[in-house]
Amino acid sequence: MKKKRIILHIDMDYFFAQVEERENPHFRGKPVVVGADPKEGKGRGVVSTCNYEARKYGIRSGMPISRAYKLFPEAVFLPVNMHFYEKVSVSIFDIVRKNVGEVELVSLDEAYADITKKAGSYKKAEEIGERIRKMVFRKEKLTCTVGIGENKMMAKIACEEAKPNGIKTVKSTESLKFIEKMKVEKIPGIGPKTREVMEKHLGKKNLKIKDARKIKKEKLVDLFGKRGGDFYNKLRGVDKSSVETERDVKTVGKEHTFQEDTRDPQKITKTFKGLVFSVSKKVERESLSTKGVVVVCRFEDFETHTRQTSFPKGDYDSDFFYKKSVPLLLRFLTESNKKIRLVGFRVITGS
Ligand code: DCP
Ligand code: CA
Ligand code: CA
Repeated sequence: MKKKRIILHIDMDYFFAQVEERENPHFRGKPVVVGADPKEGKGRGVVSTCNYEARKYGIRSGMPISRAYKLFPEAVFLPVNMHFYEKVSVSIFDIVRKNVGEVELVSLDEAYADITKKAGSYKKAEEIGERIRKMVFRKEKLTCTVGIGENKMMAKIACEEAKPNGIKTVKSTESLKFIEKMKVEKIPGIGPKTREVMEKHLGKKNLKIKDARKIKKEKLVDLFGKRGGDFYNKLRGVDKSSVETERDVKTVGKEHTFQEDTRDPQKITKTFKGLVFSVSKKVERESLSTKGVVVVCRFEDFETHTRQTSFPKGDYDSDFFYKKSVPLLLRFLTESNKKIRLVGFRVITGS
């Protein structure tokens, strides 16, 4: 039998806003909102994040900045200083790597590490987590939260429960019980639509994880296809996905920064097609097997997003890559009205 794993998840507290507080200590204690310019309520764009004081007024990430301004006009509104947060992020994860070795970076403020060998026990794992939290605070003057569990999902849920400035370990024997009273939407991949289908099937509203466990595995597969089997496991605290560190995942890619920020679909798709071609050539030259594509998009305000899709490992050509990736690119255009600064294309090679 495969040995039980111990996974650590770390997530910075109110990241962009906390960095701003650190740089401007006089903002401490005041509601701080980082995002688009509110222009006295007429501004377009959204809140990137805000500190916990601002959250007391109902302000949230992703909310239109005009709405945040209505909720609390006296808050400190700051622009997104992406280059700076990127630098801070590098320093933070250097500290984390010193303690646990390679990590899987999920975003600028979040990572997973498989510490099965390094820790050996949950007790030792929590000591490692505490040490990272102390070092990050001592060196970077920033707080973070750590979650520890038997897999990535449990570590992340533990972390969310311990937020902010906390640490929480959920032992493998506690997983089932730890999540049973939570909303089904805590499970990654289960959103409002999936919940509604489950609710209809069970004839019950406000589904908790415990309720959704009553649906038989066959029924879940019936309702949701392959994802159904995955939901069955996750509802029981089981997540087999492995921590994929930078060393495991090799990506080959290319980016292009436009001379001027643009929303012209023709210009963007033409440039993008060029990137796909050039990456495909390299993939062919090196006879690499691939199992996914990643599209990168950086907007005019430096907010950077990636979208990816995977497929069975194999040898593919540029037409295939383009067909798989262009819908992801177009979604960036339709889901935001910001101009685009940079586009990128990467393939994930099989390991
Ligand atoms: N972010 C963003 N737009 C969003 C969500 C997040 O630009 N819709 C950015 C700003 C955040 C950072 O990503 O600071 C990390 O996002 P998190 O979801 O981890 O949120 P925070 O770190 O801000 O807060 P929390 O303390 O809840 O983790
Ligand atoms: Ca965070
Ligand atoms: Ca995060």
